[in-house]
Amino acid sequence: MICNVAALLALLAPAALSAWQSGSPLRELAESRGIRIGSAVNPAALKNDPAYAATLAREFNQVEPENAAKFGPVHPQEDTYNFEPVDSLVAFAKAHDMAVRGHTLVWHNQNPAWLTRGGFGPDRLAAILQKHIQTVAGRYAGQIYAWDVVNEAFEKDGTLRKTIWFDSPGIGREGTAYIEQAFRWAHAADPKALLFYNDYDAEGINAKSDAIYQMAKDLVAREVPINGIGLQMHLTLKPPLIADIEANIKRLTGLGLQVQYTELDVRVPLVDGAASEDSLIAQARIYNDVAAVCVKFKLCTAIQTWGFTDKFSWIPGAYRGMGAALEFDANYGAKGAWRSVAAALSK
Ligand code: 9MR
Repeated sequence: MICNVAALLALLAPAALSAWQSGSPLRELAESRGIRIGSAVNPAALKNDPAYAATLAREFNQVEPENAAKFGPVHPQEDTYNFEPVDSLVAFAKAHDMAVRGHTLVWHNQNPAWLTRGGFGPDRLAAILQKHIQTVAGRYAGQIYAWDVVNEAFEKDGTLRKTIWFDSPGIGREGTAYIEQAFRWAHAADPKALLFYNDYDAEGINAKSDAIYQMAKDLVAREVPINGIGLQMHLTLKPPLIADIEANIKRLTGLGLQVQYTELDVRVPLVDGAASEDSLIAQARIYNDVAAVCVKFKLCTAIQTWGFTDKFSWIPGAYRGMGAALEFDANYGAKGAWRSVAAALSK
């Protein structure tokens, strides 16, 4: 542990050092920079684990339901909505002066069986989606300040992913027009909400991020109501080149759009269930590098992680032998990753 701290000290400039040594919560540092620092939230942990709720409230000024606002969880039957988990998160956020991001209105995953097995044709699907967006975004107007309207619509090669909403059978719009339609419906449901397109593996410069940029440019040029691009940032110890992340944020913000990191985590290999000291140091450096890039841009307006404690993270369930991806360990101790984000926010 001492070794770990010493290695991290070597990474940090003196000004940054004094900020995190003072132990200021991330949200204080973020507030003084005018940026949001967020986390995805697991409502069960929020209810049942007091240390989870206390750490979340102390450190973050933004929350996002990890699963509860997705189509399946929030709209399990055609005529039934389950708003309670999102409502309770909105109430928690209000009590602790936090902003709420919404995730997500249009996605190919976590859709309910009544929808995916309903055999609906394009016209019916369009009506279902419009009503869903109107009902969910409309309900939280004034409470959820930003929505991931469409999530993960592109493939790695930059083509559109085949989904129920696009072409299988789709809502009856060609190409990215289905995405545009969703943004228009979301804007009608809540004209004040900031509307984002959100995706993964599109942080640097590659075929997917090029396609997203081209779509964003076209939507902005035609005054479609889009306000930003979410970069998920599910990273490993081999992240994209920081210069490429910076170039991508530069071109996106150059369109006048906001950029937000929406799902940041940095997974590391576990040996006998634990991360090595070296991997946690490498992880801390990556957290510092990516956070520092965001704070360079006025229009990079949020740094949000996908959870905050290694006690609850999607990583071990999705990637065997990987984990320890977040800023706090499973006992809510701040890791090097936390000090790194604090340092980047303090510069
Ligand atoms: O973290 C979420 C996990 O609990 C769900 O089982 C999973 C289902 O696909 O979705 C996870 O969240 C995803 C997010 O909604 C979109 N980007 C990728 C995230 C990790 O898979």
